[in-house]
Amino acid sequence: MKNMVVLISGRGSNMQALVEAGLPVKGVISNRADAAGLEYASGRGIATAIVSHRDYAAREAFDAALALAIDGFQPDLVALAGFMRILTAGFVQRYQDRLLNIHPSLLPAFPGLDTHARALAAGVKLHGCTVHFVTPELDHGPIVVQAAVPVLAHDDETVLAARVLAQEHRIYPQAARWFLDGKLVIDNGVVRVNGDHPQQLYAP
Ligand code: NHR
Ligand code: GAR
Repeated sequence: MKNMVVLISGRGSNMQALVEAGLPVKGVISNRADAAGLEYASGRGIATAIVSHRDYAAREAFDAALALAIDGFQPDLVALAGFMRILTAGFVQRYQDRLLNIHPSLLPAFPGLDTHARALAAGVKLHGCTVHFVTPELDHGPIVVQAAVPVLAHDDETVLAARVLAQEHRIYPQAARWFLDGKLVIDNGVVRVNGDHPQQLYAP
């Protein structure tokens, strides 16, 4: 049976969406002991682990400890879900082509943090979220699926973030399922899905 591990840092609503979609989440690992998502996972009988970045002086040492925790599960897929630590190139290479992230913007627009505030400040009329393979360059990996939402005249960060998050909860389970079903092909940095599956969604 294929299985996956999810890395979180906080609330864990994307992790919860993966679990509730029936995906085989065998472990949930957080870099923060106070991540609310850990309680949800243990309540569902899922193994949890905490690898605190504060216990390590260097990113390489943190990433090595994280890799040890992950490898205990022998996962086919590792999914970052609101995971807030930038990963070293060595870590990314170890999980190459089986490491996914959900990012709250329509990449390549707004890589990095504070995406909703930046989208509002830029005045974009479409915003959204992206599931991508993780590469050493932050938020630049091959794109699996994107969902677009409108940016409405009176939006603030909170309402816009919630509109995007609802779509994150749709596309991340879809992408993880495609991956575990062996349907994803990366061809020169471009991801295709075998079969007739749309890789975009517009949620007006
Ligand atoms: N690592 C690599 N190498 N490549 C990616 O594409 C990654 C990654 C690690 C995380 C998620 C990403 C996002 O979706 C992600 C993608 C954290 C930061 C960040 O600046 C930026 C982007 C993402 C995650 N983190 C700060 C750091 O110093 C800490 C911020 C904090 O703790 O609040 O690591 O947006
Ligand atoms: C989500 O919107 C996710 O896309 C974003 O943080 C939120 C986490 O929510 N991720 C990042 O910003 C990564 N830097 P969740 O913990 O409820 O899934």
